[in-house]
Order: sequence, then C-alpha cells, then structure tokens
Amino acid sequence: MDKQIIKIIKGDITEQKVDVIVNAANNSLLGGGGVDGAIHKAAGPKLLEECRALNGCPTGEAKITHGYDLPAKWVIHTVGPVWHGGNNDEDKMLAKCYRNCLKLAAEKGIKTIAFPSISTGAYHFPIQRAAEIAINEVIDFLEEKPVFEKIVFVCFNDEAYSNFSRTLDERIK
Ligand code: AR6
Repeated sequence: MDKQIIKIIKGDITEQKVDVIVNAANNSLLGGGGVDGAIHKAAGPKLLEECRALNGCPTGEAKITHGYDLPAKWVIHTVGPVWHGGNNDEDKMLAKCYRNCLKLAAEKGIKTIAFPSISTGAYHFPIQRAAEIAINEVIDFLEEKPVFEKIVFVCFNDEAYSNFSRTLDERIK
C-alpha cells in the first residue's frame, strides 16, 4: 500500500475538490447541524430533494447522492453512532460507517474521497478513539483493495487534526 494516499488536513470539507465527500448525517438524511448542515448549505436545495427519496439510512450504513453545487461530484451520506459510553457497539458501528463508505465509493469507481471525523461532534464519540478506528479501517481497506488515489481526512479543528495526524504517524511508521 502506498502510504502517501492518506492525507490529514485542517479545513472545510465542503471546499474539497475530490470525487466524493462523506457526510456525517443522521438517520433521517434530511439535514441537521455540523458538517451535515454545512454540506447541505453548500450543495443547495437539490441535495435535500434527492435525500428525501432515499427514505433515511440506518446507523453504520451509507447512501450516495450527487454533489450539486459542491466542487465534489458525489456525496456519500453515512450515519455514525451516538456515543453512549462505549459498551453499545459504538466502535463496531463507527468502523462499519468507514467501511461502507469505502465500499460504496469503490463500487462507483471513485478515486478520491474526503472524510470528516464522523460522530465526534454532536454525537460525542471520543476523538482519539474515533481517529484510531477511522485510520485502521482506511488502511485495512487499502491493503485489501488498493483502488483509491487519495483519501483525505478533513479536520475542522486543531484537536481533530492532531489526533488524526498522530494516529496516522503511529500506524505507518
Ligand atoms: N468540514 C469538516 N468537518 C466539519 C465541518 C466542515 N464544514 N463542520 C463540522 N465539522 P458533527 P456527528 C466536524 O456534529 O458528531 C448533525 O446535526 C466537527 O468539528 O457534524 O457525526 C447531523 O445531522 C466534528 O469534528 O457530526 C447529525 O444529527 C465532525 O465534523 C449529527 O450532527 C463531526 O461533527 C451527527 O453528529
């Protein structure tokens, strides 16, 4: 696996020029706050229209729409687990989100993908633990199916950036 494929940056996911950006949505897929709100705002009202036809999304699953006014051509909507202390399958569910997003992107022939830090905002998943799960899932997937050219983790604040950077450094050294 070429380790240079994985990048960690600080920034706004709505500005990323990649084939697909991932949305940390809720089960309704009808919008919300955080990164979900930012993506819907930047994509425009047609995104919500397409989302309405999807009839929601179970936690851990992923569904794809067009990106409309976004620089990204596609949006993959996934629903992370709400943190309830760690004994309610939260780790398993978060891993499943990353895996299903990667699987769906690979099926679509997508080459470049940007992830936010799923579940670590309104859903309160601890950032260090979430970063480890995210990096592990991406590396495991790439080792099995090296189909992507670039996978970017877009961190919105310094805490996420330092946790993702440290975790990646530790995994690939
Ligand atoms: N670009 C990149 N990351 C962002 C952006 C952005 N523009 N805005 C926020 N983040 P959250 P969750 C970061 O709360 O925890 C929504 O209301 C943020 O700093 O967006 O999965 C949905 O509708 C944090 O690190 O998602 C759901 O109801 C990360 O994105 C619920 O929140 C995730 O925070 C989902 O909660």
